[in-house]
Amino acid sequence: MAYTVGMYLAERLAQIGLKHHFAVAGDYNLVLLDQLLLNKDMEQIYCCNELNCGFSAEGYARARGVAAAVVTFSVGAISAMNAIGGAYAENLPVILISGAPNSNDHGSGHVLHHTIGTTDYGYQLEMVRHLTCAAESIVSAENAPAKIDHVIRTALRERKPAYLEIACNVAGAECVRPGPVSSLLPETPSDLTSLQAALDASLAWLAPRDRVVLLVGSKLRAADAQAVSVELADRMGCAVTIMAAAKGFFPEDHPCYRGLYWGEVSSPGAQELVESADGIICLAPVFNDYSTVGWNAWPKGDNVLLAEPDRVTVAGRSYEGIALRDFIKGMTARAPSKPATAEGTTAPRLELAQAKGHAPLTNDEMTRQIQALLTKNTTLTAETGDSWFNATRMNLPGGARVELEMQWGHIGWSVPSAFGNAMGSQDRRHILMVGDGSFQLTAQEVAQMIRYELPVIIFLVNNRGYVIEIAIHDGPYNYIKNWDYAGLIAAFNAGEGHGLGLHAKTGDELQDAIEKAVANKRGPTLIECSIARDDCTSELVNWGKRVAATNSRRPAAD
Ligand code: TPU
Repeated sequence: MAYTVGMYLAERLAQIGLKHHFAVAGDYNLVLLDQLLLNKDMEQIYCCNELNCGFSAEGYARARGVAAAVVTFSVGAISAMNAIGGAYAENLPVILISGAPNSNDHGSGHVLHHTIGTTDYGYQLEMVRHLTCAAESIVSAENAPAKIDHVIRTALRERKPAYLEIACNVAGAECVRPGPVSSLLPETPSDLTSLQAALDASLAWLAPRDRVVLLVGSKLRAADAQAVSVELADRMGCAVTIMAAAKGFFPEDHPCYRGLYWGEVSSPGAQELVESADGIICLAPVFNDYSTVGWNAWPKGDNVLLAEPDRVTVAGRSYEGIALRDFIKGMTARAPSKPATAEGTTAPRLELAQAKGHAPLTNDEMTRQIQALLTKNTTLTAETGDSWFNATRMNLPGGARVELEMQWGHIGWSVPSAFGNAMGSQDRRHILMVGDGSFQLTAQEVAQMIRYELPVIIFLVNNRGYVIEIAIHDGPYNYIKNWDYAGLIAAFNAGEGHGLGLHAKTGDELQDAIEKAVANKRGPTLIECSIARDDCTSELVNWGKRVAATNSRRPAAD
């Protein structure tokens, strides 16, 4: 059988480890989808819409390191771009593949459907360039292999999304077969001169300091530096704190772990520890308005060593071209070895008292019960809103993972992302915490969890509104139409699925619902947890006040 452009792409995607790709059909991508289906190492997974398709792939990339989403031109791809922006912000290599006009129509002056009605079909490529690290349009089979390989290689190297569009008549055109994949998976070597200089400077900076803290940031996973950072902590024996978006990126059962640093909404003791340290080693942090609590918790100055994915800044100098892993390994080899945590504090533990079983359900009781479900095999996806604060205050067993989207912060992200993550790591228990407001954006993707029989346990927090926005700035726009969320599941099952929808208004009802959810292995269980609107974490309220103050700064005078 002749090999085609679509088959080339499919083989490359399978070679880089994809067992699935996500898709929504449209006439510009139908031939491409047929070609992808011919590859038996990969399954095609369908989504309800292209935004969800992009976020499903984003979640899959969280589980497996890379993912692909296939959509149709403009009406599909422009919706997917929002999720691609999210993948860029969150450092996830998602390859967006769009069907495109027939190669004969480019430059022909023809007006085509699904376009903005002009005759230049380059606008989609121009738009997506801003959201990807590589973007290519394929209008001939001859240069398809080079363009496909360039896009995949760049996405994997940069840990960012990339884009391919394939003219609908070229997807099935004859093409060569791919060779071995090794050239697409380059190890980026550090510049050794720069690395040695950075290590010398860092060790000199470290020598006089005796209250050093490691601060773990959210780019650590993309930098493939999680395991080596544990070895560094073992060696240095110093306290380790994490940033909120890096929840789960350092094992909380490690003897050096000292909790979450998030300015005044830190876990107990962590703010004092970090702010009184004489050395803060920041590993792959993202300091933005949210993570610094409105620019109030931003470690800076001579006491800070900033180790980013490709550069180190210490003692007034910046050293470029250094892979974070190599820097951390070098520090582990050369830093003085000390016993774990001489500073005498212990890791904070969230201990919530069990509420009376018949009492109305509270946020704390819900959090207590969800925390009790976590094991080393759990992936907990937590949506924007108080779910952020509930997830980040929980104690995690070693091995448990938390997924947050704190840089992009698109409400509704979590439902398709948890779907994609569950598809990509079916050996793990998947738990999703999502507020009612967020759920309303992407609710229909629960139907795909039913279709593919993924036993995701969804805690739908029904507090009748956008409580995080109420904390930041209140107004009539923060109050939403109530839905029968648990009741949706019967509609999605449509008599042929195993989804379960349950209500919990008390602690006892929640306990009972969780037992049913754990027993339901052939589909998702959505537990609608009703709590009072003003029942939220104090962290949300305090953080919200700070962010509101930052947002409402007056314009600077000329
Ligand atoms: O816990 P809670 O009640 O705050 O969660 P819920 O109900 O999911 O409310 C989230 C409210 C919210 C909004 C409306 N959080 N951020 N936003 C702003 C926003 C609007 N549109 C998108 C796509 N993303 C956003 N973050």
